[in-house]
Amino acid sequence: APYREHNRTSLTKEKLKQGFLDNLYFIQGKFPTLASRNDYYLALAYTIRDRMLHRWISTATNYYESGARTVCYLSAEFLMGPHLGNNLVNMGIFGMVKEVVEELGLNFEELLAQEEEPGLGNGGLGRLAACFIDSLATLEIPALGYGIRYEFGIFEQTIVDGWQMEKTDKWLRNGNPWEVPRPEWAQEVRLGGHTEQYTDENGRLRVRWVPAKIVLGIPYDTPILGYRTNTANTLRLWKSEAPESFDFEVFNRGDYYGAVDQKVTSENISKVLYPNDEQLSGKQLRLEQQYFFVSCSLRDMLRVLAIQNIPLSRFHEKFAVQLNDTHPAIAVAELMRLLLDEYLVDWDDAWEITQRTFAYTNHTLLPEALEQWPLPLFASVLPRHLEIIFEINSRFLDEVRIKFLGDEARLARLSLINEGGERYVRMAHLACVGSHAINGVAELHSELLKQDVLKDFYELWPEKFRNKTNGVTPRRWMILSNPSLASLVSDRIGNGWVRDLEQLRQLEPMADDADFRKEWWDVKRANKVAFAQYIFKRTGILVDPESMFDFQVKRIHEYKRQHLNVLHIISLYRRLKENPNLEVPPRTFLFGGKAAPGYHTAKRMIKLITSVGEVINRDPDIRDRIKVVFVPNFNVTTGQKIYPAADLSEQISTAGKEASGTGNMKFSMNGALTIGTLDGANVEIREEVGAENFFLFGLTADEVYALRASGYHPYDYYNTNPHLKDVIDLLRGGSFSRGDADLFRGLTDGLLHHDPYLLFADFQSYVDCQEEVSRAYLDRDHWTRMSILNAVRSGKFSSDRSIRQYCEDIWKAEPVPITLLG
Ligand code: 26V
Repeated sequence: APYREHNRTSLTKEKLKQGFLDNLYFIQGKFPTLASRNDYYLALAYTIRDRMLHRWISTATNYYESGARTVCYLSAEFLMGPHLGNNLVNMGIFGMVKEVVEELGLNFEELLAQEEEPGLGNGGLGRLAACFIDSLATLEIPALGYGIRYEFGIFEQTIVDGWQMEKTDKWLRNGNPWEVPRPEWAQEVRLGGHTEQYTDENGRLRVRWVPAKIVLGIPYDTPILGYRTNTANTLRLWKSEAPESFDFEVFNRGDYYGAVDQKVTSENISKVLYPNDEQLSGKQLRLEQQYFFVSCSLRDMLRVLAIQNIPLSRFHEKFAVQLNDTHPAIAVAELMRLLLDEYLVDWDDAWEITQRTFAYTNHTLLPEALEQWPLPLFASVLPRHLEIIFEINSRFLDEVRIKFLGDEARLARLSLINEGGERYVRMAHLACVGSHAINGVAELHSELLKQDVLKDFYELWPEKFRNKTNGVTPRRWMILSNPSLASLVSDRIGNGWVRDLEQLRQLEPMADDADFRKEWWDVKRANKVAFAQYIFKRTGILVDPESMFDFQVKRIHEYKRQHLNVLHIISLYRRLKENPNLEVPPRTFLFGGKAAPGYHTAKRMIKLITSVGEVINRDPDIRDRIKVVFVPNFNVTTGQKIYPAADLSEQISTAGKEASGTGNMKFSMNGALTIGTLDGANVEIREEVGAENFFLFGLTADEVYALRASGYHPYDYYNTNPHLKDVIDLLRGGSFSRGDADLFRGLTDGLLHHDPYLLFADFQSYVDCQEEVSRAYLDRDHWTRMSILNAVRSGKFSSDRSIRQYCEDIWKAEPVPITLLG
């Protein structure tokens, strides 16, 4: 076949090299002496993309012909991370391309590092979506990821004088070689305005939505390769633009500035990712974003249905649509609207299609993160949807009335409308009512949903509730980020583990092999040396790779309790000052994570970390025993350096608050031990790796609940625990704020008088557990044994396992292997 020998498609070294140089010339318009690093990166990226296109086109053709069920993953966030390295791994040409680049006298690592990561997500939820589309492609499941092509992703964090500063993430600045715009599949989205009733030609009463404005959604497609399969699925992200015709109307009226203004407003919708996680802002633009991408995506599915000649009544057979949290939950009302108003389906049929199409994943137990929209705001953006939601609600409440006769309180709790005071539309309720399956993201979380957040829905429809424990892709989080560990593993057991992570267990006996332990330790050690250099470059802080690398990286949030970690550091520091002969191994405490720009307490927690670091890192008595580092701008790229270099993973949220966690899995896979509470997926990690290989502390979710119920008095812990008192008093006295006793007053007072996340209740247990960690680290052989067992017993946490379970239990989707065309 001709494409095999072509410069743009062949996988031989010679052709890759030729393709690379061609692209530098014909796409970048440069010759080597004038080419910048970015020119080289783009030329290389296009060389790889050329080779992906054949799979992509073949995949589309195969899917078209098979007519198979397609999974549509609707998510406001996809935190993809850089594509180049991942595509090389999944195509199986990483080593070859590295050689090609180096033979041309270029630095391969530098070219990889040139890619600006698409940071189109906040944290856990967005990164989960990225791992899931990797696994869907690897498992050869027909799937599309649908989301928003934000022009600016999550802000870039810098640290100035110990405080977080935010910079706009201009990730598209140098061009994006991975996306292909598809203007021919643009969709129109209506917003605002009002509704009218009219009688159609058959004398039936219908509703017409007269919008105030229309925006265009342009799809931008990115191919997503499976690991060593022919499958290339699609990530389809929508960009908002002004429809030309609309501009012209205003323009023709002579209102040039009005027309331009309208263009700006339209483009605003996909302008920027909202950087708050777990805290809703109630902003109109955010609702517009959600509706915008959902409406485009559903219309896109209807377009596909039409070209495949599938009748509308079989929509749910063709598409399984997953709602990634409530951000796309408006899809329930939008599909109803499309079916009712545009396709003239009757209510009962439309409702059946809708319920059989959607499934909903909940990602949080925090009440403040449950999305509700004020009714007046909702009505002004989506007047027709509000009417439909009222109708869904009225039919739904009728059903509840029959099942729970006379239970008025229950009706109020279940209603799609929160009527206690100001009225709101409850998006989680809309998602529950409109879906046939509802799942949490770890065993404990799914149980707590049934007992607490979604209790009334569980009592109504127990059969809808499932658990799907999260997972992460071993392609990015092991092979790409930790190549030395991956080859150590593959040398012993081959590379079947990459698609079937449970195979890692074959290595269990090696934990008792001293030579293997030595190799394991050396790999970890080399990763730590590399990370120490990175830290020095970024922060100017020198850390000792011999010391234990103890990481807490995740969004900064009170419930994640970075400040509990700090309380322990201060306590250890104090004990070392008092007793320099204490036998503790040297430790480097590393933190990373972004605070939502408006979350003042979280920003102050960052200042707390950096301030404590300033004092400790400069103290000559302590030098070389403990260091505290804040690694700026934690994201996918820095994560890839961090997980392989970690000895200890801090997973210390208040039990019952972290839905799952996924960083915990990345650490464990890379041989870090966990110190953690029985929260989220920590519970399952401990089950898998063995209690003897996990450092457990703190109250359980039940104990937390009971303590709160009986009245929690943090001040009593302060009064009765002298260690805790010493630590808090140092903070209050200004020891870590150059005498400024006010700097952390808000934090300490908050803990003394409220402490909603029970730091004080868990303090002693945490400090004791950290002592155990220190003791364990002194026994290198034993530590390495535990490290190996953590990694090789983490097979459950591959996102391939999660996706298999979604496919079997919720989506009923089957693999479609791809035969390449030509
Ligand atoms: C929530 C909200 C709330 C309203 C406004 C904006 C906004 C933006 C993002 C979010 C997402 C918060 C939910 C989230 O990320 N949950 C995390 O999901 C992970 C994947 O399931 C899970 O591992 C983490 O435990 C959970 O915190």
